[in-house]
Amino acid sequence: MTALAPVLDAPTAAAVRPLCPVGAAALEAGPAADPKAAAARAMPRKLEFGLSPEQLDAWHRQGYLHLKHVFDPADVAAWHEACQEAEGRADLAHPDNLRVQLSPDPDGGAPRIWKFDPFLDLHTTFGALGRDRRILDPLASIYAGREPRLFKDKLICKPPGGNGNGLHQDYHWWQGFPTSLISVMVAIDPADEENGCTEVFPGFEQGFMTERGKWSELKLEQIRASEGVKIVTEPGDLALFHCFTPHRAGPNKSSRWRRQAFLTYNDAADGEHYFSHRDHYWWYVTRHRDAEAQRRAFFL
Ligand SMILES: O=C(O)CCC(=O)C(=O)O
Repeated sequence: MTALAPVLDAPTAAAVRPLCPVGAAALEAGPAADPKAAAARAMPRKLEFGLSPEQLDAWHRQGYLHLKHVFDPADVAAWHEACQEAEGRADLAHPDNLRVQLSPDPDGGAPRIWKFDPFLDLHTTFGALGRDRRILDPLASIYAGREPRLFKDKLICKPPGGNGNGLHQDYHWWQGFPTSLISVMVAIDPADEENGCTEVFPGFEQGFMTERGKWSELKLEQIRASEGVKIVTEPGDLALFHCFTPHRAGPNKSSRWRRQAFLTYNDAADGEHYFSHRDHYWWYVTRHRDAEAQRRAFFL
């Protein structure tokens, strides 16, 4: 495979320029600050699984929502089957495969895949998940009736002993893309403090808190740390959080796996960015490789 070039250049002012006026306004103030603009763009329609006014209000106050028991046990069983199939794909589990990240097997076997990015194309069950109205309708409610457009899909299978994630805003990785990005976390396994659940912090109204073009974690002093909410989930729950919502996840100190899918969408009014994001991601994950290692990289 030939060397991968960045779609966005190394972070510069130009690289973080918002792609649309909606994003530009939100980048300064955060989406919660401009509900009138959202209302002006409203295109109401009937959404079978849309959010209630109370849920929408909570979204605008908090920058996250925990929706419980959205999917059925039968859905969860199908996800587990698909996960088992994907995790068992020895052909994918290669350090040069850009789709996956590997970690040592807690049971001493061959390295295991802990992250698939992307994953929806690996199984029809996963593909259907990305198009499920129980995910799309809550987002369409937030987008004032407009459709969400898939931006990124990843599956994190955090093994016992697996690392956590430091405190960050996702927009940190996505500078230059629309600021309407919202991630939907789909709980596949139970998640709690012991196995490293996701923790979110209100405060997305502050907008993007990192100096433009910089790549750094947030400091606790930058957020209202005491208001952190650990999202303890049952399989079939969803958690939505905005790309400005600070969040982190603890290490997995339990003997249980913690599988969660993260599906990220943008407002369709902001266009289509799935493949430009993927190119950017590939540049990001290979940027420290030497030329030889760049040539070895492949996508399967
Ligand atoms: O694994 C988690 O709970 C959080 C993952 C995360 O923060 C991220 O991928 O941006």
